Amino acid sequence: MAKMKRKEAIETIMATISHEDAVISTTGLISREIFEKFDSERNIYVPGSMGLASSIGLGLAISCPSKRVIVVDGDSSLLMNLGSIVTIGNKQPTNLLHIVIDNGAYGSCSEEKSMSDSAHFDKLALDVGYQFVRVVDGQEALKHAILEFSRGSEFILAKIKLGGRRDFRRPLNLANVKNRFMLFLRQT
Ligand SMILES: Cc1ncc(C[n+]2csc(CCOP(=O)(O)OP(=O)(O)O)c2C)c(N)n1
Ligand SMILES: [Mg+2]
Repeated sequence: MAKMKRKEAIETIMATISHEDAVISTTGLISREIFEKFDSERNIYVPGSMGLASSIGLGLAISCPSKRVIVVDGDSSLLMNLGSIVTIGNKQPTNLLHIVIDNGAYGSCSEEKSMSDSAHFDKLALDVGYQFVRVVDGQEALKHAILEFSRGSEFILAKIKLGGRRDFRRPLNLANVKNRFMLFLRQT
């Protein structure tokens, strides 16, 4: 079966997680698509610091143990900060779901090939200590994997097709995004 599109992966993630979950999304089109279609005070976009969404998510998960933290990462972003999964696997927060949207490329740039096909993120995640790992390429499987998330440090490798819409607005008012996120954390 054909792999899902980025649009479908993002729609499935945002429709399946709870409204109380915090969402930290990576640099480029992933954050821009979430911002344009699913902007909310529970979201933090990481537009300028490629690779750091999972590190920020880990810090948040540790400091807010009652809040579920969903990291929406990209394959090249994860490759750029691969050590982050070792730290997550070591710390094993009980409330972190790390989803990697893998299109095998720097999709937000000129679609240069990444090295995700030889990185075996799923095996790495298991080896370093994530307690639950799934690989999916369709919306139903992605939805089920998200619904299986209960407690732990969990990893979903969501394989998607390269391509998709590119003309999304950029999240620019990041101070406002941060302030409303802090309020969201205090109120939920
Ligand atoms: C530190 C840093 N380096 C480079 C960039 C430029 N940049 C933005 S998005 C991106 C590619 C991200 O690729 P991936 O994580 O696979 O997500 P995709 O674009 O494929 O959805 C790059 C290189 C950046 N924002 N920050
Ligand atoms: Mg990519």
